[in-house]
Amino acid sequence: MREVNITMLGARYVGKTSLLASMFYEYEQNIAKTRIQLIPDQRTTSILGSKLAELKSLNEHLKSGGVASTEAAAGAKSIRSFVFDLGEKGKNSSLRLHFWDYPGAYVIASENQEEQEFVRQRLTESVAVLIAIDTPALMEAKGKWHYARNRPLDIVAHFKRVYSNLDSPRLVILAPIKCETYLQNETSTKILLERIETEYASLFDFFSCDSLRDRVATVVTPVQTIGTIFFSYIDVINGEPIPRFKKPLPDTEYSPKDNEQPLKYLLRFLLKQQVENQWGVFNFVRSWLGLDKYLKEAIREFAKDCKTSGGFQIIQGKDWFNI
Ligand SMILES: Nc1nc2c(ncn2[C@@H]2O[C@H](COP(=O)(O)OP(=O)(O)OP(=O)(O)O)[C@@H](O)[C@H]2O)c(=O)[nH]1
Ligand SMILES: [Mg+2]
Repeated sequence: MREVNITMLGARYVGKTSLLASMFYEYEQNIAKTRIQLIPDQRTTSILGSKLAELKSLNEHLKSGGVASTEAAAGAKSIRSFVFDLGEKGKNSSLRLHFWDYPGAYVIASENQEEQEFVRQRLTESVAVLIAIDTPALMEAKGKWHYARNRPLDIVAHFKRVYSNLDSPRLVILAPIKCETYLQNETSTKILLERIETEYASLFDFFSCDSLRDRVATVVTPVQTIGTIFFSYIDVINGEPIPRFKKPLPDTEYSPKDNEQPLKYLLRFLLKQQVENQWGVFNFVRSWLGLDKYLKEAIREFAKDCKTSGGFQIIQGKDWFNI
């Protein structure tokens, strides 16, 4: 089976694994409306299932003082890959989506050469990169915690090392998470997007240079991994910012929103490449989609409603989504 690699990027504890878990939870919820299926392997189901349980319990057991985020259990060295097989419903799968999920400590600020090289390899091979952003750190206290928490400079440095002489198009998705608070109205949504544009300006500048402009598509997709709990304040314990959350309506059920959007953007991007005939190292995807007309149509249908408002924005490369 053909395989597409996707790398999760983001500092320690920003919510990469939660993002993956809720992305597939929401996809499953909507599956009845689609003609495609995504089948996780057993390990993926088990690990992401536990993560989902953790997110749901955050919704249910939020104490009045707010939730203290607990340290992620993953050890710094435990790289995990999550595998989903994609195909037409009720038929054999045709494409494997392989998400590489690193503990943030491994990707960011590691001084170990071997670790850095491993991440470099994954980034080189990945058709898409999902950057998880801890939104309270970006937005609160005039962004005081943003650099320490989200490590944007390390992220730019990773891309600069890998994105030179690209011979195939790439998709970079910035996904602000824990962002419920900032999507409540048009003004706050606009401020969120402006903060991203300001704080990731050097990344966007790099992607818009002459040699990358036509090869890199960049989008912002805010995902609400829980949907019901809202930022309250930042507690500082031993110099570490600990975001606290509140739940304004105690009985509301866990209701993640827009988590399937990154997946829609990804599939739309792959489909467009097939249409445009632009390939390079990902040449195999063309033959995959070329062969399977029905699946292609099913993907087109699934991916047709990529959001472009309410905090969603294509920063660069609109044409890559024009299917
Ligand atoms: N309040 C709130 N907490 C969240 C949300 N998403 C994730 N969390 C919590 O944030 C913490 C970190 O999430 P993870 O998904 O483990 O973060 P990670 O980036 O994978 O962390 P590492 O693997 O250690 O790099 C967990 O305690 C989650 O329960 C959210 O939308 N809202
Ligand atoms: Mg993780």
